[in-house]
Amino acid sequence: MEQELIQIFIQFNIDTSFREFKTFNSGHINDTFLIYTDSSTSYVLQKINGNVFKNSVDLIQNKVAIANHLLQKGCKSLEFIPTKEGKMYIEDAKANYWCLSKYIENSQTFLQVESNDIAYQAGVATGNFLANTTDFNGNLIEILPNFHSISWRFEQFKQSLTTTSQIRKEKAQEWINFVFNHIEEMIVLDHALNNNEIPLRITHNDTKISNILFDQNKNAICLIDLDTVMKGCIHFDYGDAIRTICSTAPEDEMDLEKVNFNFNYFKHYSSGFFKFLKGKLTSKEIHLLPHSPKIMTFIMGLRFLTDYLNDNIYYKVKYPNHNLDRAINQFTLVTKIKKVQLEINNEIFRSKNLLLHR
Ligand code: GN1
Ligand code: MG
Repeated sequence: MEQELIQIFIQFNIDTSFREFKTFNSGHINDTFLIYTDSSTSYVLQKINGNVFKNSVDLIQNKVAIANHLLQKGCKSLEFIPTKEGKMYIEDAKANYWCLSKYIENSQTFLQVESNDIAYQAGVATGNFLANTTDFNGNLIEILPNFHSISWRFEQFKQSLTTTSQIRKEKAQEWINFVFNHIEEMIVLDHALNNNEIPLRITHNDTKISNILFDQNKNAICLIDLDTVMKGCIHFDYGDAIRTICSTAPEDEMDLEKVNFNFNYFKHYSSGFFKFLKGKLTSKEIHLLPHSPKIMTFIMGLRFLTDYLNDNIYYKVKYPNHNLDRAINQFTLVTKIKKVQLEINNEIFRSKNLLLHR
């Protein structure tokens, strides 16, 4: 492994040598490594999963463009390094694509939120990203079409039911039923998008807590993992962030008693997020916001369940039922979110005048 990483690393335009590496384990798709060098600067080297991303070059171009846009505006973001040939990626002998960025020193990530302040800071990071990408007028390629489309994910799920094994179906039956019983109420966002009732903006599309970088004082620095930056609605980023930020357990926790929704974190996250969206939202956008935490949590459960039924072809898994456990966890969280839906509605509508576009 080390030899392979060295071979890739030396092709980038860096005037220092590779010392050692560490593997980051939290991503479900790509392989990411921290490279220590002989200088005080370390780097993040990433191999894009060509199985998931058929257009890795476009993906890398997207992330470099967005990161550069943010940096030019004086915002913090990732700094990508070109190769010695001036390209932003390396293609290896197996047609895998690699990219390199500077490691932001003294940064940290969290797998779970541990205080109201961190929840608030996470809101600041995601709100800031949305607010500062609205004026991006470069070209963004749609990397994974229909990524957060629930109707498309539902079609994929139904397709998996026709090809999965009987045994998998039996094991997952309760949760397959859960999907059919809930799909109707989860489709509202899709309808609004399809009818052009809400605007498209530039969204990150993977705002889970581990994709937010913090400094040593636990202040947010920026969003990382820009792989899925595409056009989308704010509900994607708001709801998906709340999915992990307000859950009291990791997304694959099997002890369901531990899976709860932390309403205080929700309030703090929202106040950080809303700070950047004052006077920027339409009334339809605000109206749909309270639905997004349950919808985005449901869509992740649906995708995990579909991948379980497909025999784990998409996400990395640590054991055969890992995706089923993830799905059960997410659907349990959906139920917990629904229990406080009224409180969520009230909290958001309290901010309505602040957010409404004038
Ligand atoms: C995947 O690879 P990673 O961990 O950044 C997935 C996200 C899911 C997430 C669930 C391209 O993200 O959509 O929310 O797992 N990314 C892709 O943890 O499918
Ligand atoms: Mg991601």
